Amino acid sequence: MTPAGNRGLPRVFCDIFCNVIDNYGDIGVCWRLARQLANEHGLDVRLWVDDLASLHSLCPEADAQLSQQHCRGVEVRHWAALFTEVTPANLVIEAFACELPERYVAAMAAQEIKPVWINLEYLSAEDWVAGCHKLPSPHPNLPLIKYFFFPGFTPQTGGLLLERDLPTRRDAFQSGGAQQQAFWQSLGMKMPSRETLKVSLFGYENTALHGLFDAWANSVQPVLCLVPEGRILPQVGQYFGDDAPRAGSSYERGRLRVRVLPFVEQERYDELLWTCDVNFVRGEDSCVRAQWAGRPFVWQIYPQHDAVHWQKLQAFLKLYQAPLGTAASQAMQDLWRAWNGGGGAGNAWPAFAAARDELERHAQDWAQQLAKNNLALNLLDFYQKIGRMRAFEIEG
Ligand code: TRH
Repeated sequence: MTPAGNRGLPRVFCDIFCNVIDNYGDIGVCWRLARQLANEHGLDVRLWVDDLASLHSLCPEADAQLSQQHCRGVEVRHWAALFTEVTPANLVIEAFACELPERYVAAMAAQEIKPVWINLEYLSAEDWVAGCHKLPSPHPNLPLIKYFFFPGFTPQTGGLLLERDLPTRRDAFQSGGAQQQAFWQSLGMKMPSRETLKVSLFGYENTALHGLFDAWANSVQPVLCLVPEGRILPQVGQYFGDDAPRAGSSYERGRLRVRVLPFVEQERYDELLWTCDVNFVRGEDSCVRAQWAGRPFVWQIYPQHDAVHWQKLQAFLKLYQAPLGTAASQAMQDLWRAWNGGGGAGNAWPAFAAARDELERHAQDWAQQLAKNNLALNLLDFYQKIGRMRAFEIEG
């Protein structure tokens, strides 16, 4: 049987293992990849996740109580501490170096044709990534090889997750008044006036927030800021003297209007990014989605020990700002550094706002450029290459 869409591959079974550390990034990436491999490429995908509640936030129809279920073309399994014996898939994806169950690894080693075992790594724009992408890592005592697969921004890396129809859907949404109208209606809001600057704000706790709110409250242009529920919410409430901000809360000060939104499923979050003029995003997956939106964005990087995340931020900035003119580049770097540095975002805002047209043109070119390097396609090409090598070894 040849599943539709997977370019002539025989039936491919794929297991994706996801250990949720915190937040939504781990499951966000795994869920997106699982759906894409199943629905666009016809693979039989089983997603093993140890925290079903976080999947439920991204996909409300996933039942956090079920150990096994089917959702949007993907078989979802609860990855419990006691791992049941299963036949390993042909393609095994361990996300972000989560450790696979011992039983499962032993079963992989017992297969005549060993599965293609991938460690899908975190996204980084650092130079070393290209040199490590696809490197093999032999198991210390079993006849198994794991390969590192690095997403990234250059052709030498594994690229980024991008659904086949996303550019078309995004363009239709961004140029279609009716779709946008429906989006605002679904939020229970009127479509904002043309002169209003629409900003989405998804972030971690951030002491730079109040300064930025001050700048927006005092700006000439009216600002509508949409804040999805999450870790930054208490600081939003604090600014307006509300100690219990929640989805549906709205506030006003000067030219600034803030509305708290419920956390919505992944597809609807894209629409929020597409409709806004500027997007504040965090972590990994929302940052990539903001890039596909083709709008100026501000990235709050996931903070790590010993401030190693600054190197990651710097590496991305270096790559991203390269084609920009001096003023726009400086404005962008100043705001990003202030936003990640815990202060000064209000001072950095006016220059960023003034550079918005250039930043938007650049964001669109950037998205078009990046779309040429598709992670799912790269992963399947790699799978086929390794699979052919294995079959050849066995046939002698
Ligand atoms: O949630 P995050 O902070 O995840 C982080 C990072 O991935 C980080 O690299 C990782 O180490 C850490 O988790 C453990 O941010 P991220 O990556 O943007 O993931 C958020 C996901 O939530 C993303 O898939 C988009 C999705 N989302 C929705 O589906 N609905 C929403 O309303 C919002 C705001 C987000």
